[in-house]
Amino acid sequence: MYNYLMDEQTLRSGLAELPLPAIQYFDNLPSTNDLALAWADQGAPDFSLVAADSQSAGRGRLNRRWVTKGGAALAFSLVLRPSLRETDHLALFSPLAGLAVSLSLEKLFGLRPNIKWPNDVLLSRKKVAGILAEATWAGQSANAVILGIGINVAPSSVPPAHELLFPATSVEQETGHAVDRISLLRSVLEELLAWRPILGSAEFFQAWENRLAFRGEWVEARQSGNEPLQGQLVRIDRDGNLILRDNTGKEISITAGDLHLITVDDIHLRPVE
Ligand code: BT5
Repeated sequence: MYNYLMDEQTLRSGLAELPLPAIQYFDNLPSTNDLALAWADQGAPDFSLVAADSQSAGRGRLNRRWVTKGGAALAFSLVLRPSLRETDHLALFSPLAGLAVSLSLEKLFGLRPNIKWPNDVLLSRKKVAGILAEATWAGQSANAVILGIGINVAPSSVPPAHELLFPATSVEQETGHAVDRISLLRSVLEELLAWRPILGSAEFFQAWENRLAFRGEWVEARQSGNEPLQGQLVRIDRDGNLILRDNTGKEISITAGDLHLITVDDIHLRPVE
């Protein structure tokens, strides 16, 4: 499948109408999040954008690796300067990105994405986008949030299955046609700009919850250093925590971790207290 060109010129002209204060583009970077963190330290203004065609040391959560092959994917990071109101909702920036990617895939291609808590975007139950939000602190207050987004666009962006914790796909595999990366990037930025002012509102949670993957299914939440927790996926609460119902009917709240689908055979039965 033909993948549209991306270079500095096409990127800048494709994004010219958006209110971006500054853009840095690279054919290759270790990680757009690392560059954005350094740029934030040097005073990059709110909504500054770093984009790269490929990454040699792309990062996922918990220092896992994120693969970005040249000519095939989107990898970008925004420097956000949280307002006073937003500092109460820092944990919601990554779901905001998941929502923005989902809405773009819906509007541009009529796809039906789901958001795997907390923020992976899935198509046909496979991961198409990953998000990494990192904050830098000045004392007690967040000085900047770096919002990094990676989207698999062409089929060649999808790493081989043995490198993956969870099945993956690309936008083009799901649409069946070539996709212009810059139009997709522009749409994601537009959605971020549109939804950011209502971060944490009832409308925001509704939009997130409407797209929540695995609702009603049995999942296991794994968090390093802790016992995995199992339950039926119920909803998210107003702090962005995931609520599961365990086999005793009790609701449990999950703040962080990775979700895995489980089968009935995997369910550890706990005695009813
Ligand atoms: C994430 O981590 O999903 C966050 C990925 C964030 C990437 C963006 S790209 C722009 C910015 N710059 C960076 O350096 N990072 C951000 P996590 O949930 O921990 O998932 C990581 C796991 O996803 C890996 O351990 C692999 O199993 C899998 N993986 C790696 N590359 C993938 C890809 N291209 N597509 C699907 N899965 C992938």
